[in-house]
Amino acid sequence: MEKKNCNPKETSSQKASDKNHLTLKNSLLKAKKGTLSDVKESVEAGCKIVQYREKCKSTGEMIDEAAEIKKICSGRAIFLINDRIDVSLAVDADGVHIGQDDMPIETARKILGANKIIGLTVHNADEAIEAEKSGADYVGLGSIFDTFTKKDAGKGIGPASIREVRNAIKISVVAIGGINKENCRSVIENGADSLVAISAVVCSDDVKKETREFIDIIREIKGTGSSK
Ligand code: TZP
Ligand code: MG
Repeated sequence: MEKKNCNPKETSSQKASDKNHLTLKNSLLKAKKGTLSDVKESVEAGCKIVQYREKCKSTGEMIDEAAEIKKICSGRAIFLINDRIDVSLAVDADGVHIGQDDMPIETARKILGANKIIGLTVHNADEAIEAEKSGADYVGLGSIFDTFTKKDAGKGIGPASIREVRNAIKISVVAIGGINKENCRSVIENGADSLVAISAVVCSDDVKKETREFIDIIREIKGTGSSK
């Protein structure tokens, strides 16, 4: 099947820089055993939230894959869909994660209802305060460190920014971007309720072990015991 062009309006210079980015990203971001295996291993290791983030597949393919992931998460992990409220509705996921330029939170809430989880990406305390006022259930704050996984993530805002956001709002703060086992201490110590680690987990040789090790570090810092 022909590869779908995710952005038909892109210019040729955008295409060239996207190609460089993708080449670099693909060399770094390789899910070694595939998405479903990675989700299964992470959830078995104790991961409590899974977000389906897919930018290129057709809606039908996304729904099929999301339905499989939902089965793996069922009763064990919260399952959120990135960007796509329609896909979230189609598979009856637990909610969505949306960005600053997506549908307003209030509109997403009208569509999804009070019981679904809605998270919003924020980059600073002002956006976090707005997100909370609009009815977001949590904020995804990032990018904390530099990352190759998201092309437009910008420079890392640093772990100290987590403290500012944590102090400004009551809803959960989920830190994202360039987080690995070496720097995740600073993320939790600065007040993140939880963290996202994409490349650190899916590019590892053993997704289950890597997830467990993250969880153990987080629990040790929060004083909530080990995953074993
Ligand atoms: N939003 C901000 S950074 C990022 C997203 C989706 C990617 C994080 O990926 P990684 O591999 O954990 O740096
Ligand atoms: Mg988005």
